[in-house]
Amino acid sequence: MAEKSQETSKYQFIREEELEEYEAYYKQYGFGQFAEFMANKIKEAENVTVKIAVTGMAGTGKSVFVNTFRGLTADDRDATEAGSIETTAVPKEYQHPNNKNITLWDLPGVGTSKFKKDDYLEKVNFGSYDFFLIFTKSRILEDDVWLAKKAQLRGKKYFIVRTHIDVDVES
Ligand SMILES: Nc1nc2c(ncn2[C@@H]2O[C@H](COP(=O)(O)OP(=O)(O)OP(=O)(O)O)[C@@H](O)[C@H]2O)c(=O)[nH]1
Ligand SMILES: [Mg+2]
Repeated sequence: MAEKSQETSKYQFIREEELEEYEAYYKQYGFGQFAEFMANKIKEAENVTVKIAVTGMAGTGKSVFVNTFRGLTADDRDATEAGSIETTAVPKEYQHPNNKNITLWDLPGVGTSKFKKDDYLEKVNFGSYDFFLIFTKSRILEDDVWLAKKAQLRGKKYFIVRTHIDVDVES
């Protein structure tokens, strides 16, 4: 049964278990009460917070992405620092521009002398995020796979985001 709760239905974003709950409610109480029940569910969902970690190796463009996502450039007062040398030193939280419940966390890059794999997860509080964007440039390397596996181990989803495409195209 525990396994079943992780299963997603054909709708992807609703778990099988939830669908069964909705179906049972509808059958028991009919459409009128079901509509109210669903309206409450939607209200609850509006208060759910989502923490998105922007992670990956150093210099892959994590901070630039966070700024761009927020409609800022590195020169803006409110922007996160980005640059050609190791830049982000502590995880920093930024609110999604259109949804206060979604926060992007600009993390330091993994695999540098300051952020070795040994204690990276602990230092960036890896277990506290709900979803991961793993930034990579040019090639998917060992550390990218390592991060993806660590997310997976915690039952979290991730996207791998490839940057510096312009450089590759130019080359
Ligand atoms: N050409 C090119 N440059 C990029 C791209 N994305 C980021 N950069 C540049 O790459 C450098 C590093 O970008 P950052 O956003 O600071 O990288 P980071 O991953 O946050 O780096 P750390 O915080 O040190 O881990 C900067 O000089 C950016 O301008 C891209 O898609 N193409
Ligand atoms: Mg950075």
